[in-house]
Amino acid sequence: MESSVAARAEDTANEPGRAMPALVAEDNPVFRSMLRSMLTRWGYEARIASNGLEAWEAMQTADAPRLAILDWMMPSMDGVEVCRRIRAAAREPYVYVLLLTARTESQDLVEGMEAGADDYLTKPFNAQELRVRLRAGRRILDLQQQLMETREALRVQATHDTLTGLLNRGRVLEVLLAEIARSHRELRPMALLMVDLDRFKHINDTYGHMAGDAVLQEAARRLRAATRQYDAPGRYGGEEFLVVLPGCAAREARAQAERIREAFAGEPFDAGGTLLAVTCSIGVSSRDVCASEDAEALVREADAALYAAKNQGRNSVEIASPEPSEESLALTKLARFSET
Ligand code: GH3
Ligand code: MG
Ligand code: MG
Ligand code: MG
Repeated sequence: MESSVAARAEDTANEPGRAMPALVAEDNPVFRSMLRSMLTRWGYEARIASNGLEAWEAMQTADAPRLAILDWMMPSMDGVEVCRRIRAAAREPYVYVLLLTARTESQDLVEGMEAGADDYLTKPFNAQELRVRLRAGRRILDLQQQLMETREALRVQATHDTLTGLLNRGRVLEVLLAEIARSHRELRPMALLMVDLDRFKHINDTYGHMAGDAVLQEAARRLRAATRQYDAPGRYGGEEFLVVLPGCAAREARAQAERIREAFAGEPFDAGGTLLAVTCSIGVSSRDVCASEDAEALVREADAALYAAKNQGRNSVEIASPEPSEESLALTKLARFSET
């Protein structure tokens, strides 16, 4: 059985190109070197610790192993304590812990498993048994990896717009609320841009919906390129985008909006081979300091400013005349006062 090709293929710990790291913590030098050579032979990258503290340190590195074989009895910190700490840190990805113990009393096993060990082996152990148990551990780690990837994909799906990859409407509004709360808390300014493509319906009608989609995608790329990393551009709907600008007062927000306007108007868009002149209009709203309930007002003001920009003849930026609440005005005074 062991010699069959299938069994070997499954048995090797090599992911394409890279051996799977496994921590071996063992104070007994004979067991240690035995474990090292077995793991290496089975295709793992053995990382060796000769006591509990070293083991714990090895688990703190950025590329810490996800598989740990911990001897129970070790100087400085025992394997159960290392295991407890690994579980308390609760970091992802999951670490699969196999305890090695010379103890045989069942109470000890309960303690080890309660500390969060996934499995244990009693010394002296049979090499093949360790081998298959590690393989079982790897299966669990693989499953966990898939779960994490699925969860991440779902998270991206739930928060991003599929066509453009920008934040979707729900998420960009959440970011807006979070940044308003931050502005309120830290007495800092913030701004909101509402960006709308000009005469986009005409593009759809003339060149087709696919060309329209390509223009939306290129618009998203330019929005991303023209904004700072901590600004949050999102698709508000159709051909409208919101950009949340944390820390930006009205003047900087206007400059930012101008940069975006130029990024659109400056170069034609490539819509599937056809070069199209595309422009956008932008409404800007801002607060020196936000009141806690400012979200709706900021959106409404940006929308009104956008409407004014369209009336200007499009391809233009308009700043909202702000209607800050009493609370926002009071906080702004407070912020100015604390600056002096
Ligand atoms: P204005 O300059 O006043 O903004 O004119 P407009 O034509 O850009 O605005 P209008 O609201 O009349 O048209 C928006 C169009 O956007 C209508 C709709 O079919 C199109 N649209 C909305 N979502 C999508 C999409 O996902 N893909 C494509 N291709 N078109 C879309
Ligand atoms: Mg020991
Ligand atoms: Mg439009
Ligand atoms: Mg529109």
